[in-house]
Amino acid sequence: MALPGLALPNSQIVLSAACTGPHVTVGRPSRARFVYSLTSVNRKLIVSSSSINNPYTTAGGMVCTQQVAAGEDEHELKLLGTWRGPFAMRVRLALNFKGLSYEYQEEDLANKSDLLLVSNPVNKKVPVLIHNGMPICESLAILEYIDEVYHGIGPSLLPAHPYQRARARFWATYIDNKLVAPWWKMFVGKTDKEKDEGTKQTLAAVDMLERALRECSKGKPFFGGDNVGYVDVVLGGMVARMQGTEALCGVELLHATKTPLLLAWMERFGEMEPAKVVLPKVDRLVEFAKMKRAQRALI
Ligand SMILES: N[C@@H](CCC(=O)N[C@@H](CS)C(=O)NCC(=O)O)C(=O)O
Repeated sequence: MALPGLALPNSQIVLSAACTGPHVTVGRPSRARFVYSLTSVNRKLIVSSSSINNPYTTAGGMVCTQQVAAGEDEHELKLLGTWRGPFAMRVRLALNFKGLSYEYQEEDLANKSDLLLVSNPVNKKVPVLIHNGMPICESLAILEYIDEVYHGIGPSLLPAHPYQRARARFWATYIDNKLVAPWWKMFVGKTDKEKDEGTKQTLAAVDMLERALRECSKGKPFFGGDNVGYVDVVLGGMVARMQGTEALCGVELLHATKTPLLLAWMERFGEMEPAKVVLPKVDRLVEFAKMKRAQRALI
């Protein structure tokens, strides 16, 4: 099929098409006809479908976007991140647990790459996942994108039931607001008061997450049950920080009697191969974090 200015010789989905403004109706030999919207991003053709029966849409019929471009690998994934950040780490964990290959680009946040600035012009933060040229920002949005686009490839991150999905999203947001943010305050708070507040909030979050794990796992090894799921990878991004907390902040975060489930979860998670290969070594993280904190204190 030829579209104005674009040829799609290797397309899997296009057999015949009739262009009508921004839409194109596409037929497959063995499937019904679908209506796709066409957009061009970075001079590449994006085909979006809203058909419920389409293999590129989720069971609920939500729109997902697949890119089809001439001669290109349809699963080209590139991740911009840092080795130590919990947000990029959760994306790497998700990609690894789903068994997806990707190119990783380490960013220097003091000297951000043009690719990062162009891909995330609003926040200029990592992680950014670039899927066939399409940038996706915000780690939780990226996780959901991966889960939707690669539905059926590797284990699902989010549970199938809408109620369980909503709960998983709730705990993911909780981790961001009540654990990741206060942990940072505990670590680099400007005053002792600020550090103490951060410590109290972090410890309260850990207690709450112990309860959440008990409820969500129902005696199974992970928040996701038998398998690592959305909440597991979100919290997984914090594993190295949690393990380094005592050395960095003088606070015992997880405790064999107070938070036995979380402690066991952390050890179990850290020993799994998809996690092991990306989680930073605690000593390296501690050394780096101490050095950064010392530099901040001098500014
Ligand atoms: N809410 C964002 C947070 C991302 C974030 O804070 N990234 C940090 C690194 S851990 C960053 O890129 N900081 C650079 C900056 O603030 O300039 C997400 O979940 O992706």
